[in-house]
Amino acid sequence: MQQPLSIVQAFHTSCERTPEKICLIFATQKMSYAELAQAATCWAAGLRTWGLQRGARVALFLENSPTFLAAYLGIHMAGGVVVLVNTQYRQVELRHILNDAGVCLCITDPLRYAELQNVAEVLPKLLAVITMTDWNTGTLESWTDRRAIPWEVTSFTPAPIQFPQADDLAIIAYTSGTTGRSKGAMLLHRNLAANSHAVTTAWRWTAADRLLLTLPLFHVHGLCVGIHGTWLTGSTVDLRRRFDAVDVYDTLLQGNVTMFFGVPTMYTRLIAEARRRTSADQFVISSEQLTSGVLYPVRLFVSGSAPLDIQTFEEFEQLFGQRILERYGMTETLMNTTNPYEGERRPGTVGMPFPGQEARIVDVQTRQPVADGTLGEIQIRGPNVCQGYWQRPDATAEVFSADGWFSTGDLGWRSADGYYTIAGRARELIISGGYNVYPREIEEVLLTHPGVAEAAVLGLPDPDLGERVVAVIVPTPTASTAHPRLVDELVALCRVQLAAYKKPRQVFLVDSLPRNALGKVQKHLLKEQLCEV
Ligand code: MCA
Ligand code: AMP
Repeated sequence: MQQPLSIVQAFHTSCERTPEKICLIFATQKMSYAELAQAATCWAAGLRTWGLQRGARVALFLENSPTFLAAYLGIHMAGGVVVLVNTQYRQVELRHILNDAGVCLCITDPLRYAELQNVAEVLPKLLAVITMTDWNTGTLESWTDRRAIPWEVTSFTPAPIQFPQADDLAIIAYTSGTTGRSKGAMLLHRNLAANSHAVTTAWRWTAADRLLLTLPLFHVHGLCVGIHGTWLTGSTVDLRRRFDAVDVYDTLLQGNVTMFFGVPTMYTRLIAEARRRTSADQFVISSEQLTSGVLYPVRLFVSGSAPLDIQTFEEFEQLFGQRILERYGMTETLMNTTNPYEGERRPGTVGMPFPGQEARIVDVQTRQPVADGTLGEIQIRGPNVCQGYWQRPDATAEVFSADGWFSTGDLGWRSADGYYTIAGRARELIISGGYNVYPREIEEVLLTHPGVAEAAVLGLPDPDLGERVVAVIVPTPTASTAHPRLVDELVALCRVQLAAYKKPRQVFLVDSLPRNALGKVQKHLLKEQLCEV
């Protein structure tokens, strides 16, 4: 298969080839390639009528749905740049991302519209909001004069297809920064196309595949791996609003899907579901189904976004008869390395670079490449790597070497036969259920509470989420009287200000935090102490 210039072009090529083929299944809704193309061209026409300029930023603040996908394509066909927004984001994240990216238009739903309203006063760059009530209809409200008009997608005459240029900015994907404020990774159309081409080639993805996708579309795992691959190959995606272990297990039993992509938490939950059914004597996947592939034609389970432990890999193989293919990616670089489709899928490793891409390990201090088997920082180079961070030349310069290597902040090594293993992180990052959480962002919110003198946030091992967020707090001297329910107040504060998955699952009150001679909190000591509790 030839590499397209953009995913939009890839989508339309697939559409021309098989217009009647089902592209998207969502609950009871089925859309052919031609139907999705029609909806997307209507979106493009509507956005141009509204006045969207080339290069203008449009936020998608929507749950998984056909609307998300039609609007996504339509924004690109109208020359706009998509800003992805996690649907759990609340005041702090929304204020920062929408202002930082200079978002002029936000497409959302009624639930999230209410959250936007909470920060309306501090979003001066946002000109209008489109609130969709079903996949086709909604309201366009001008936020400059608060006038609202109906927004009915099919009322627009489909715009002639315009393909974005390969070098145009396609997506700004925010990824948490060590300073507490997230940075927008700038992905060009050619980055998206090149990585999807590499992924679909490596995983032998063809038009015959049907992907069960329960990942959120606002992250590159769901969107740039799951959806782009579907469109590029002209295959079908069975999209769910969210992950539910019972629903996924039942779908696997029905035998209609050929691939499933998930984060490790999804696999541990599927294992638990299989065990629950076995003990409840319910219908489970039999060994005949596994070997015959008739009722159970899934050919590929992929895991990524967080480390998959070896026990999960082995238990899954026992219960589902398949060796999970683990791969490694990052918002800034899309997919980096993969275990082989054919050949040994080695548990605990993330395989080798995708075709046409490079990886290497460098010494953390000298930045020079190290020998196989030596621990260092993983660097990535290739057509998949983003152009840097939106309006942050300082942060961009920090992560790129002069010859184009991108420093991931992940620590690891390469075996003599080329497999990469991730051993840890040079950055202070918690990965909870596949979502990245930077402690600093939560500490900043906790420190705004009058009962908090000092705060340290860290991740502790968690059997479900991989890591869970916990906070260690030194209360102010008067906190016990002024805030007798301090812990509850702190969790509530985080819930209002931040996405719910960032809220501490445990809060420990202590007299002091361990610090080194320079005054830096020694989180590794705190972690050791808490693991013993
Ligand atoms: C939801 N909650 C969480 C998480 N998810 N808490 C901690 N960590 C989480 N990951 C909270 C909710 O805020 C809510 O809190 C409660 O748990 C239940 O919410 P629910 O929606 O029912 O959650 P869930 O369905 O159990 O979600 C778990 C999940 C989900 C399915 C594992 O987190 C998920 O889809 N994760 C995938 C994330 C992802 O796509 N990452 C890719 C990033 P409350 O009850 O208080 O309201 S891209 C990336 O990393 C790179 C590029 C790569 O390599 O892929
Ligand atoms: P994000 O910033 O959300 O794109 O998350 C990217 C980070 O997720 C990487 O830098 C890694 O730390 C982590 N990650 C992704 N895939 C894996 C994996 N298979 N194993 C371990 N960590 C992973």
